[in-house]
Amino acid sequence: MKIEFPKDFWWGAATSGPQSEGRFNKQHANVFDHWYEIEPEAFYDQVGPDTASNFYNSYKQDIAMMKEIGLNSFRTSIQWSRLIDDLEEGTVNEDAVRFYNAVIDECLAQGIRPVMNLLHFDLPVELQEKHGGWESKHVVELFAKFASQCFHLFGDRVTDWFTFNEPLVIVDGAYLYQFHYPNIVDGKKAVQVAYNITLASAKAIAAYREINTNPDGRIGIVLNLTPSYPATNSPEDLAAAHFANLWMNDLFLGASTKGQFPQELVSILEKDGVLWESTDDEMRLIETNTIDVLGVNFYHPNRVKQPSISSNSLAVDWMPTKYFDDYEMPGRRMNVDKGWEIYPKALHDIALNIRDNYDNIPWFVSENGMGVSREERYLNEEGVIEDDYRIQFIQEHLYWVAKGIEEGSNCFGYHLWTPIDCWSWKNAYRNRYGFISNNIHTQVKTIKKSGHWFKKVAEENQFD
Ligand code: BGP
Repeated sequence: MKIEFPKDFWWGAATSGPQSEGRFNKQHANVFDHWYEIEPEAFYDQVGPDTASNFYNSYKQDIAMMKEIGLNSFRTSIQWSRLIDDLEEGTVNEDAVRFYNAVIDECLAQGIRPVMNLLHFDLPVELQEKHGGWESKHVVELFAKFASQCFHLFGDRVTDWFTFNEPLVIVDGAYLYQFHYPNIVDGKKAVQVAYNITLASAKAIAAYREINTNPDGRIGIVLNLTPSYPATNSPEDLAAAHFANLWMNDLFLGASTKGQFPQELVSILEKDGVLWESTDDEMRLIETNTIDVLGVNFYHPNRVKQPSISSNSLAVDWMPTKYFDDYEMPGRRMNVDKGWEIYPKALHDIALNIRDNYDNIPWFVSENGMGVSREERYLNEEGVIEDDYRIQFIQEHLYWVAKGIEEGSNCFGYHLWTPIDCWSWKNAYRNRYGFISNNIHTQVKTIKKSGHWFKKVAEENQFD
């Protein structure tokens, strides 16, 4: 059976500045750089982001390899901590301007669309320590200023901008479940941070509308969408899944596409005494600065059941898990290395949800991928990693994307996480995701079987 895609489909791959560039010539530490400095043992094998995949030095060769595997789109991010010298004043660093200009120009020269994200978890640590990071409206203002600088500097050539990557992961990681610095557990602050990031995104969009003169230019946000499925059809489990979807998906989807937070969620947060502080002016700004385009990161679904009494009583002040518990569905198909369920059909559910409930806004898969450890197990005699599991993973996800498109979904592209094996937050280099492997000791990069396969798919705009 042939699976076909629309003309001009984006065949891409995604990374981020902090995970690929390395800290070479960088001015400021971000929250992860800092965390690694003070607690290296929190990171797998004690490997930090200092070298990453050396993109700062090898961007030319890396982009050439991306071309070789057929990519027509490359999503990465501009590091605030690299671009801005004086965080309060917003003065730019000339070396960083040179670097990002060179990356953008190289992509364009190779016929690859540069898709730029502004914040990929990498808040400059000074803003966390001095102002409380995303708890602070001052940081919201500084972000809008940083965004404006980017639009002025690079907006003539970059047509596709994204404000934040996965805001929910910042909220979850830094304020609820302790996997992002500063590892606070505080439900009320978490809710305020969700709001402040929404406001920061809207302010950046407002700045874009003023600055942009490129008729093809558009701006959006990248959300990690994780459809939540109930363990059973009992009213309690259905209610648990309903709340999980409100919190994990509808919160940022509603705010960014409609300028409205879901009223039902607002009422629950209000009743629980944790609703954010906002002003009428801010709410108006959010309402009038919605996105043009949506990036969807999808890795795994969420299975939930009604909360147990113990998890209720564990909730120190307020936790979203007051309303649901994780459910380990027997027999579910797992990527055991990463510990995530593989359920490609969820992408179809996402496609129809966006079509039916979010005005069928144009969207693309901005990240999807399979992290596998010790991939050298799969090296063949020619030195190529035979990652057939990744080919199968991509095929199955693309199948459901294509089906969604056939049913009217407005999806225009697919990006694998990631083009070249890169550094990953706390997991460092444990799980590899790339089309291209990277020997972290020698920085020798080699195309995997999936990269060769993808080239053909991208060229033919279809696969069998
Ligand atoms: C996403 C992030 C990426 C990337 C990916 C893989 O949530 O946007 O930055 O890291 O997950 O996850 P991990 O690196 O934890 O294996």
